[in-house]
Amino acid sequence: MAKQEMKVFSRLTAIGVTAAALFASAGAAFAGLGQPSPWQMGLQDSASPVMDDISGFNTFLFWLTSAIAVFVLVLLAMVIVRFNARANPSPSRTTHNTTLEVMWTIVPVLILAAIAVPSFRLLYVELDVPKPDLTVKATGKQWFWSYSYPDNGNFQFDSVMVADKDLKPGQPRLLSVNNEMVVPVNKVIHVLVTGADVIHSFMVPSFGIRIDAVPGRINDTWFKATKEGVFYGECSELCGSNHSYMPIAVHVVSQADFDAWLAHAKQQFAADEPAPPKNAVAAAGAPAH
Ligand SMILES: [Cu+2]
Repeated sequence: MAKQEMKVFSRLTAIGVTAAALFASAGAAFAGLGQPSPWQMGLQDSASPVMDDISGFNTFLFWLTSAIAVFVLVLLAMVIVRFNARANPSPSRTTHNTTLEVMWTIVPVLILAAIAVPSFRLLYVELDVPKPDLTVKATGKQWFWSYSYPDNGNFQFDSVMVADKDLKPGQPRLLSVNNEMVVPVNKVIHVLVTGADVIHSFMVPSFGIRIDAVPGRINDTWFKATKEGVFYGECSELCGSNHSYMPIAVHVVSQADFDAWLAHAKQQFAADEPAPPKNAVAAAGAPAH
């Protein structure tokens, strides 16, 4: 390599290493807990054992695919530099190489097996609901969510997005709701999910859950929130014109706070018939149709 080329090459390497380091740290720095954040690079921070596993699997796949991409890039560079017509005027006529062919068959199989094993394990963890401490039923409607606590009395409440003009300081836009789903921390929450009109989807990224809300059918998922706070999600199945205005907000509190909330909620929402909300669309501040 000429001196000039060498200089450019080392500078490019330096830029690449810096960029990679920035990316690696940015993923952690910019990820939000319970909600997305500006310039977020990776997944939202985890607040459940399932999401810990998903994040770990994601990181594993990221480095595995990066290594494969770098390996292919190096091979391509070798072909370009060492085997071009000028550098290698009389090419080899080799057509078969048993060792090489066995290798390029077996190595990809091993790589796929290394991906499949943790992948299936993760699927099992997500789908196998442990013995629940609390069951919450979430019903997707055009365009808000209703929650009930089937084992804790006969009450139900609607969770409608807060309009921009009504946002209080600290409430994220398009994610905040009037009535949050409240659950205790460090407890297994069994979530029953259904739809009242069309198909919606219940998703909370920090818990690593996402399940379709299908009319006439109960789907279920589970999470164990390991941190207190408010965790946001959104409907994740295109369900109509105000699909983007039916966020999910889960408030994770201590068991004592949950008991207090439950006692209060039973009274507050007892009288509420699960009637269609008065003007849910207008209340949500979404464009009317
Ligand atoms: Cu939707």
